[in-house]
Amino acid sequence: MKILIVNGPNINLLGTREPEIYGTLTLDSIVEKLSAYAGDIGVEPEFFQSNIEGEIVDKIQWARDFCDGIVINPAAYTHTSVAIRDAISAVKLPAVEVHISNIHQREEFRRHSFIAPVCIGQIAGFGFDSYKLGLEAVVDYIKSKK
Ligand code: CA2
Repeated sequence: MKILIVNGPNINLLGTREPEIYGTLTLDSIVEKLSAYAGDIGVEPEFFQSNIEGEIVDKIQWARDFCDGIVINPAAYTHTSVAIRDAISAVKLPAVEVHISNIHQREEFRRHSFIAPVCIGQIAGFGFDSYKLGLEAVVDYIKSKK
């Protein structure tokens, strides 16, 4: 089983600022730890990070032919992007939205997600474990449909 794991804008800067919100997590550590976990559960991960909305749309479209599901932290695009929402909806792959921080506990504008309605679920507030739980959830969902 192959799962696309997408990280949106500024996730590449994690670990450099705002440790009170995002901890000491870096993009490299997310990739390293999630690769190990994916290996443990027999999943092949495809990692992708971009600061560019259209590149994220292109990668989601690519996944239609090459992946079984998607785990996505759309970062700030969560709160703005109809294009990413439409791409997830169009490819018809099960997707889980994940966030490092609890977006519902922060500024009002972060509470709304354009992406969540086209996902099977949303996981927020568990740091790195949000990715791990998101991967586990999408894999279980795919298995349950087979
Ligand atoms: O909690 C999350 O995972 C977020 O998706 C992170 C986004 C934020 O815009 C979402 O509302 C919630 C931000 C990603 C990285 O932002 C940084 C900000 C300062 C320094 C480094 C990274």
